[in-house]
Amino acid sequence: MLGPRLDVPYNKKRFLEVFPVVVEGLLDTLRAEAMPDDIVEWYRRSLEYNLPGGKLNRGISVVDTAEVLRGKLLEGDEYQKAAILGWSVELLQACFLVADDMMDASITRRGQPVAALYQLLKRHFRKESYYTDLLELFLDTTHKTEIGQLIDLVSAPEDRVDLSKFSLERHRLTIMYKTAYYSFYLPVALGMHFHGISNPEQFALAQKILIPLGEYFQVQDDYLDCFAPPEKLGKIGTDILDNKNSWVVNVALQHVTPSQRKILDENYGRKDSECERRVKEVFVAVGVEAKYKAFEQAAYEKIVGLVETVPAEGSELKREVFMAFLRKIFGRTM
Ligand code: DMA
Ligand code: MG
Ligand code: MG
Ligand code: MG
Repeated sequence: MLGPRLDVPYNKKRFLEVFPVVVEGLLDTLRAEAMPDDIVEWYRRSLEYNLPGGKLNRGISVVDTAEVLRGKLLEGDEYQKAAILGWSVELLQACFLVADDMMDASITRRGQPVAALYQLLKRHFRKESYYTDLLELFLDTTHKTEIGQLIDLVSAPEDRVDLSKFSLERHRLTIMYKTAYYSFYLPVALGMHFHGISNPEQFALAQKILIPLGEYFQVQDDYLDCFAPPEKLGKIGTDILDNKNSWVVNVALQHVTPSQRKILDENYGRKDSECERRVKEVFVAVGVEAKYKAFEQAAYEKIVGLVETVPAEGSELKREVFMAFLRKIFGRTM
């Protein structure tokens, strides 16, 4: 069923076609406040520069969720409205990324801040019965993400490297808050509201699956930060230089010899590319890549197991909502 929905370029193309509606709506809000033309123009350029450049997985997943739940492709105004909800996640994402790159002293990325999403929601959803649910969801999710970023930063002091403070438990807490809620639970929960689901048990069930899925995604992000070619990844990794409690360093710490441990103690978290190179050498020597492959396989199986807790028939939620998301990220290299 739903053949064309899985065609990613098609999904991305029609999602991008709604972008001008988003922009025009937001510019109208400014014009209605009699903003000078150069300000309106700046705002347009900022939206056009910051929003359409990424993978758009989060935004498109709102539409995917609504379509799977509906059991057919959305069309016309209905499609547009679901896509606008998707674009509001992309607005939030753009905003997080700009702040994140400052926190992490990253060199490249597509961004400057945009926080227009509440205007967008007001414009297109104010009359819906679930409008306050949407607002609450965005506010709670933003709070969770900021708390996650706080844990991430506090765990990575710039002036004091102490690898004994790292742990996979702390890592799990960090990534659940900084990534899983906003990247995975939020898009699906939005699609569920859009479809008219209101039973809290259904949202709890979705969360039970999507948080582990989001954790899996952030482990991939940590791994790729260290090992993916920057041209492909679209960003230059900073985790080693930044003294981050990343999945990679935690796994390496479990397998190092005393002399390798010494190399990590002396080189991790230093703002120096030679130190970074020595750290990566140890990561390779302890076989992080094989551990990562095994992790990916185990995560996949665990998530499929969780998806199977959704009844195959007769439930408001559908397994395909989660499988569609899982397929998008399994084995990703960018
Ligand atoms: C991402 O963490 C979390 C948020 C809230 C953007 P990160 O710093 O590992 O992301 P990236 O690798 O994309 O900079
Ligand atoms: Mg970060
Ligand atoms: Mg970062
Ligand atoms: Mg990262």
